[in-house]
Amino acid sequence: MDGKGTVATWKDKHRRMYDQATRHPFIMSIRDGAVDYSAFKRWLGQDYIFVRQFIPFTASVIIKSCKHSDEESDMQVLLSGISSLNDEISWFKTQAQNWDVHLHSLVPLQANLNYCKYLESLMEPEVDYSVAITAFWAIEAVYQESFAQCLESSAKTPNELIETCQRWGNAGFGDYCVSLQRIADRCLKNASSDVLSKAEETFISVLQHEVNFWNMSSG
Ligand code: HMH
Repeated sequence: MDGKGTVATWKDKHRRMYDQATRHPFIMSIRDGAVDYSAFKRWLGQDYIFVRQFIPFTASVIIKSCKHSDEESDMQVLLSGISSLNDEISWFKTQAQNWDVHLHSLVPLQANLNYCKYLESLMEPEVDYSVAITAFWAIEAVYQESFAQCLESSAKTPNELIETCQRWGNAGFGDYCVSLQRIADRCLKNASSDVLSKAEETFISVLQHEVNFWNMSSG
């Protein structure tokens, strides 16, 4: 074995899909300044719906963490994630106003419905903590890596989208993703082969849902 954790091994093994999720044409169009604003607005509204569903999912991971992990530090990391979601919901509301997106009349599109339903399935008590935390990490990491690229010095991200990219692309959010990855790696190290293969499948499913979500946004 090299010193790599399981998560990094899976990222390499499924590199093609990981890149599809993190370098999607929609994100690249923000990065190169050619973004279609109607697609951006569609993404904004749909992501607000998604994040509202993501909150109960994060709560379910906290419950699993209490039951199945004696690491007190897990709680600290997870709780910091939940508390920033509070701020995130307010942020979506302000952005929606600025972009003239009407949140109250939004209809979730199919890829969003599918993703939210998948999140619900991961909230079941039977789902292992290792599996749920792997999903949690993957969901956050895809956004972090995607938006961080839009902030690189060579990026031509339009000024009015910088704040959005900073929301997930900032260094603090990057550290948070590393903390989630460490928790996932620690759990997976002690997991049975059954749980391990379920967690790997979950990682792949999250990537697929993320790709579908970007596809839906770009229309
Ligand atoms: C679809 N994936 C999607 N939306 C988000 N806001 C995140 C991940 C990160 O929280």
